[in-house]
Amino acid sequence: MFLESAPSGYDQYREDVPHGKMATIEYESCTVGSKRKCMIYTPPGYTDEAKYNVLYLLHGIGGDELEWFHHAAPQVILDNLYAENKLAPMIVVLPNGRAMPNDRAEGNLFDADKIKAFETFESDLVNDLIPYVESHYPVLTGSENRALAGLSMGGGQSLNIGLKHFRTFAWIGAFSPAPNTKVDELLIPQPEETAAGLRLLWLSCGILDELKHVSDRTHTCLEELHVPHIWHEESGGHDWLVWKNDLYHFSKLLFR
Ligand code: FER
Repeated sequence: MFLESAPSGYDQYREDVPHGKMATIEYESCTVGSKRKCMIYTPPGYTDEAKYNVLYLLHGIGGDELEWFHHAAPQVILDNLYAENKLAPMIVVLPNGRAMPNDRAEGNLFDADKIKAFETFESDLVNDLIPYVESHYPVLTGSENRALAGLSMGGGQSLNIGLKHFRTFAWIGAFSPAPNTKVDELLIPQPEETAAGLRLLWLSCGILDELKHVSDRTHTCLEELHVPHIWHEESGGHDWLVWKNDLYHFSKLLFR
């Protein structure tokens, strides 16, 4: 189904609504052997006395933990959705998905060791970051309380990691996934169990995106393996207008 555009103003800062907070934190990564930076959005009215769901939101090949914040101001989109009662309470964790000692987006971003680091992130996320978040924030810890989504390289990571760890994440979103996306049984080792465990598997891509063949191939693979999913084509290319629109629509579906 074609994904419509979010209503105008959805991404405009509003003075008249309550605002969440964006902060940078650091956690110890045994996987990488260093302290790693991560951004965390806590919603308007955030309190230690409540329990929150968590969305882990991943960046693309050209970015780091600040990429969503710099290009999409997700806190504005989410604040506006909260103000309209369209969002379940959630913390959004914006990690750095390039799990290596120098995780800055510099030099040749396609170097083999940098691409490999996007794979290594699986262990950093599951073994280091999630335990950190769950021991430092008041969060719910069932698979139905964890979502994993991302754009491009982060979309591929969300599919690769999420579909393998379906007992950890019940909500998965891939926005314009990149060629790091695995295929067939490497992508979905246990299709029946995965289908039973998932609450939402979202795949979307702009029709002008040169990487759309990855989404097309993934959609076909999911169909063949009978894994239920939402597949959206939308206007636009490999760009932030598309990913902001995806965040708007995807986040509303979470934790319902
Ligand atoms: C590729 C083309 C694009 C690739 C990755 C990308 C791993 C990632 C793009 C992005 O994250 O925006 O061949 O291979």
